[in-house]
Amino acid sequence: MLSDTPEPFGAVPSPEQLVWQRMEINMFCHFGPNTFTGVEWGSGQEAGEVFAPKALDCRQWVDVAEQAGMGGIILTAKHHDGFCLWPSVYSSHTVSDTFNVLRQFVDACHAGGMKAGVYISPWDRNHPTYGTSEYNDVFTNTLKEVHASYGPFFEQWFDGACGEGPNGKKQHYDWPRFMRTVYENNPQCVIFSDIGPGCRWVGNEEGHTGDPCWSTLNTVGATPSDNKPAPAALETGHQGASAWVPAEVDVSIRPGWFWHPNEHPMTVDKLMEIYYNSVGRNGLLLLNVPPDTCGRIAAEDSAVLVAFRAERDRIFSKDLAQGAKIKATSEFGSQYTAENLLDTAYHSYWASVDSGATITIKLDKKKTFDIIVLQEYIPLGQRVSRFHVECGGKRFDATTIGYKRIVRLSESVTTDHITVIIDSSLAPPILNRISLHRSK
Ligand code: FUL
Repeated sequence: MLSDTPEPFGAVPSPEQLVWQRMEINMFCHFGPNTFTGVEWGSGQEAGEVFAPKALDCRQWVDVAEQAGMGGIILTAKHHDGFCLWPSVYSSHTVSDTFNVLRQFVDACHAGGMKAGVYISPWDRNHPTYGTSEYNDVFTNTLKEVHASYGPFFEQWFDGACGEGPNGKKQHYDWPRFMRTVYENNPQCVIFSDIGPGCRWVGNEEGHTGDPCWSTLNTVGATPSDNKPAPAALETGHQGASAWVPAEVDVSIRPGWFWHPNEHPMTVDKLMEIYYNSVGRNGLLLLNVPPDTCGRIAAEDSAVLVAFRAERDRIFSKDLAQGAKIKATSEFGSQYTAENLLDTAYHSYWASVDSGATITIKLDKKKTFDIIVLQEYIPLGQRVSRFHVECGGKRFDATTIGYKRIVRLSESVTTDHITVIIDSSLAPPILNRISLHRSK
């Protein structure tokens, strides 16, 4: 006997993970002594005075992120050199009391309606206790200090790097305690690490998820840094695994993570490629845009971000499937018909009773398109493992859908008839959106 509403299948996102996934693109800001010394990994021995932004303007970062269509910014409040961008009582390697960058950042985000996130590196090449159990106390206190005094943060970023400290020793991180401390001070925070629990590293820094890409991951017995799944497994996730740990694709707009005078941002075409391979393949894109020595995002970076936004708007603001007639071979009931796939209400979805199903779209007239976007209704789990699209006498195969799948056709098609065939699915498929677009 069927219940009145479709049941969830397997692991599902928490409300915070769903909000996070729907943000789609966020900004990463690597900023600290390295911005001034030209290196990517500071030694921790730099004089604090090297960090001297000439005209710090966190509101400008927020404006740029806003114009680029991003909803959140994550700041490296402490990178591996240990330098704290706030006057921490747990370190002597910090900004001065009167120059609190983290405070300015959080205030600018609040004023601009932007969500603030924080990167606090466990690896610390400056702290004298690093490499001893005492450092786990120091780091726990540091987390408490940041989250209690500057939060709430939408995301805590835990970098997996674990190298030597000033005394040549490596640290055994107390990950359960670190995670607990964040949640105690900020229960809504999505925690990034190699294995989550909020979201996972995607296994590369090149700007793509795997194919397939599951938001589920087998984390049993795994720990961040030294005992994580292989990068290839982080790229694809694990089909049907018991934890919901979606992929976050962190990549820099420039060759380095930090701003360097002789480096430049990538092109809009490259950013679009990254967008298709991250957001378009069930990932969240965390795009690093590093502030310069003034403490501002460089004009060339903001120009390319504005153009990136304009290109996405050009392609995706017009949905050619609007006005179409749509049918599916299997429907859960009158509330969950295929027509729900064409509206933009997130929580209105089509649910099938059968594991395989075919959706037929009849457009109001012949149209030319080269992009099909599909979304599974992930609050009820990720289900589809293989599907294909038939249109204009051609067939296009793909694997997972997840939160969003952007299928780019190898050539434009002109037709008024499209079928989407779900070939295999872990449970009856549930999708909330299908749309058609023209990029060329
Ligand atoms: C890596 C770090 O070592 C890099 O410096 C950078 O912060 C990147 C996002 O993560 O693991």
